[in-house]
Amino acid sequence: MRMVNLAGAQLGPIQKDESREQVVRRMLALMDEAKAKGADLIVYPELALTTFFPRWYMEDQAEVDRWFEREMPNAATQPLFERARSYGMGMSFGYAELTPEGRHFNTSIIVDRDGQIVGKYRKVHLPGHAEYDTERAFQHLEKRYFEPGDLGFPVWRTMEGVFGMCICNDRRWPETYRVMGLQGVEMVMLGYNTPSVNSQKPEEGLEQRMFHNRLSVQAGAYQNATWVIAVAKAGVEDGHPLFGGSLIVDPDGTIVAEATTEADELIVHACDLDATVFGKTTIFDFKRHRRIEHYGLICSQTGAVPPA
Ligand code: CDV
Repeated sequence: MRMVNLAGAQLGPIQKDESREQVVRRMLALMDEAKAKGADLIVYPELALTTFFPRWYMEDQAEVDRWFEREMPNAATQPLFERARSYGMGMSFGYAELTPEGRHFNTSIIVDRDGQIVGKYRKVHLPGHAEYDTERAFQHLEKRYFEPGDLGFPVWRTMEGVFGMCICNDRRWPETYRVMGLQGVEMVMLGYNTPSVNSQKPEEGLEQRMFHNRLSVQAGAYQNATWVIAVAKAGVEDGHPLFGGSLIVDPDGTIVAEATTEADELIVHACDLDATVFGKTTIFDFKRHRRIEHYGLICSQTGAVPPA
């Protein structure tokens, strides 16, 4: 058995005027609770340090850039790195990254139990739009503020396993999990900020939206025989509700832990990475069963092209 005592640290809402330091204090409280519960790896949401700012339309680049981190760790996040290291706990969290070259990404990192950043992922599937949309009840401007990730879907051998990351909308795409599955991933860590209301389909109920969340994560786990942890930022941010439902899914596709609130909440589960072996050597033994001669379209076109 290769055990990872996994904690998902769901964050409740972060208002626009909350500072990084205030948020980090909440993250530290969840880390303390995780330690008390025996966790050795903690996962926080997408854009964990601030409100979900892409809902706000901004034209002034300086105003945009104040939501971004120019280095990691930095003064505000250093306490997270220090405490995780003192606890011998790995961690992963998302933040808005501004590179020295002036590029903007929606990023997450994996930090090992010695406090070293061992991996970085930049969100590939950016939802939403780039210009103000008068038709929407609220905006989702990720395509305005971020470039699509340029690092692909790498995995890392660390903490006695094979770990990968993706971010929010990526979880809805089977390609995300399969590219990591083809590198033998054993645990996928992801964070999300998902509005409780679909701005383009307001009649869609919350239950349906949460069903799609579970469906995507469970399918990705089962079809690639990997653990998946998905962690929400939840609750009402400046009048805009985000759903919770953070969950841990085993390599059989079964939910083993799920959050019940829309507040700061910890979910924990003892995950055996060797539980991935059965799926990877039977029904999803890729080497024996995949038929790549039939999959060319997946990498040669984006949009669907029905027959004439
Ligand atoms: N942050 C996200 O990527 N949110 C999307 C919403 C916009 C649908 C998601 O897939 O949850």
